[in-house]
Amino acid sequence: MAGAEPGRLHAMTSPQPGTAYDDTWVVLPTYNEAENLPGIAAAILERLPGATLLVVDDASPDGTGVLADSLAAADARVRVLHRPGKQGLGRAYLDGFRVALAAGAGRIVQMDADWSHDPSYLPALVEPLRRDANLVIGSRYVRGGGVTEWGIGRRVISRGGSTFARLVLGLPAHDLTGGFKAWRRETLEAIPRDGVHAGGYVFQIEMTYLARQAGARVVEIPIVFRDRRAGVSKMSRRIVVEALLVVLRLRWEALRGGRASHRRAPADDVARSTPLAAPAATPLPAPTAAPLDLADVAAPAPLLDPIDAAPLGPADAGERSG
Ligand SMILES: Nc1nc2c(ncn2[C@@H]2O[C@H](COP(=O)(O)OP(=O)(O)OP(=O)(O)O)[C@@H](O)[C@H]2O)c(=O)[nH]1
Ligand SMILES: [Mg+2]
Repeated sequence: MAGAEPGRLHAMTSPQPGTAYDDTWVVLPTYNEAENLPGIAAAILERLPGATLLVVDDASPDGTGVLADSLAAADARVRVLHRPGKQGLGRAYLDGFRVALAAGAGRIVQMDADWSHDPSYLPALVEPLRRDANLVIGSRYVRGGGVTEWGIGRRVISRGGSTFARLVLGLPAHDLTGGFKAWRRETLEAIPRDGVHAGGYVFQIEMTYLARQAGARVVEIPIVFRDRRAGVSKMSRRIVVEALLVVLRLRWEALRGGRASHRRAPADDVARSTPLAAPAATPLPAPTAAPLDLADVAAPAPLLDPIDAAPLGPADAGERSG
């Protein structure tokens, strides 16, 4: 991507100053998503008033990048990062994160552009970052979450990949392959992102792993994941195999003390999930465009109720994963 610039800014519908999500950027990687982009962009901005949407397009042959430029020209909340060619989802995210961080984002959301990640979850996804979460995962594999419209093969790969990574890497989260996440700025900054693998699946696993290595408090909220609405999948067997091999390698490196400079968070430092509708125990800090400070959200976690958010039991898991 080197040298690519965020898209032009044209102020036609500037966000109201002081709206709730002024500090929030949504990074949306696209490759051939022309059919999905206009609708999903509008839905994201509707759900997160005041947020900035950064489309990261890899020179999509179907003209998604051009379309994104026209959205940016019509709406100052939309920006575009153009990369010269398809370089993988992970690279797209890392470049998008870099741009968002440089622009002062306090909360950074990552999501797919194909409607698999329902924008209506966005407020719930970013909310725990106002409290004590460092990373929030939209999770298919906690109670209340799930997958629709997927065949058994895809379910097994997804669920199996998460379970494999969870066990091998000793991670507390139940959905490690999903890409619907919200990060606190400080957490992304704490991760050594240069060596992260770019493949779609492994990127998701590795970023959560590195976040935990850096001491992040990880929260899962339930989401129901849908199959892409339009367009073509970029999933391949190679992506899955790469993920499995990298998981093993990360474990091997950990055993050998590699990448050891990062503190491992204690196991009880992780909330498995947070209920969507829990009442706030303390008033939320005032919305701010400045990066959130750890001290602003350091209150203990009365909202993180492991009962409401328990991982699926064997019966549930069987239903969903086949
Ligand atoms: N910029 C960029 N975006 C990508 C690349 N690969 C995938 N994407 C986007 O990343 C998101 C997830 O990719 P998908 O193809 O939906 O992958 P998936 O969700 O694992 O598989 P399906 O939903 O079955 O298609 C979508 O918004 C894609 O357009 C890439 O190399 N570069
Ligand atoms: Mg998808």
